[in-house]
Amino acid sequence: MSRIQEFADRLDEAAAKVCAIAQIDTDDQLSIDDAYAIQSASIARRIERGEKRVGVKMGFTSRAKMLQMGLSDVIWGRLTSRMQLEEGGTVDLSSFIRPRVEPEIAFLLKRPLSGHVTGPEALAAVEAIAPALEIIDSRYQDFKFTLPEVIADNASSSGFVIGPWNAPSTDFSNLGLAFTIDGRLVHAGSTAALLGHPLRSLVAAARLSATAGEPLQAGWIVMAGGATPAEWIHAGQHVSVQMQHLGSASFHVR
Ligand code: OOG
Ligand code: MG
Repeated sequence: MSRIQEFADRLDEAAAKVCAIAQIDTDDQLSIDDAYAIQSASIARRIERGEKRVGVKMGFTSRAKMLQMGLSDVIWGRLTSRMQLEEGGTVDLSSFIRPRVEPEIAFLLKRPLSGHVTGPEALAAVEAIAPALEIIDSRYQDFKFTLPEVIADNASSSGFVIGPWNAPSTDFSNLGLAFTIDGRLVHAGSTAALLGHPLRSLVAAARLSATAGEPLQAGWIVMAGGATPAEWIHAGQHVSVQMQHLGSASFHVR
């Protein structure tokens, strides 16, 4: 078995069994291309088990996230049907190793979007936008990883909750957002934190997905990346993001 497949299997099993593994690239051998090949092979195992591909998530698109994790390259991961959790529902901690949550904005596409596109071209492919929360969960012990390692681990994707879909006619370049836990404001932010305009994250998603031979599809969701630092979640909490003009997304933790 190739090293790529071996690491993919290890990461997939860690996610499926909810059991952290040691870092895989302690001798710094993995290239970025290797890392995406591992991600692709590990997601292929989920698809074989019946999960459906539903979109893309972007990572490290805000300074807040780059600083928090100490990495500064924009990365992406694959979203599957099993990761989408009910808005307003209850998230069970037993499905995660040690999860964190962060506020994001999500795009729903009405058309495929591929390769080098402009902001207006990307916007024209958007059916709707929504406030969202992403649950990230590293499969590595202590949430510690290098850039290739986090890419291999599907950019820590583990769950997402989407609030109400809104027409993209609202100017969403700089919408205020309040990230609250148990009604307490933990971070205030803005959608402008995402590369200066969240549409830039969608433009990057279109380019990176096409490069991987999996261009963005109509009906797919694109998560634009955390706009503030992420927070650990604990049983009993109520987590919410309220976004100016767009509404809110929330869940309870059990
Ligand atoms: C990596 C994933 C980054 C984001 O929104 O920036 C990410 C991580 O922080 O574990 O999801
Ligand atoms: Mg994220």
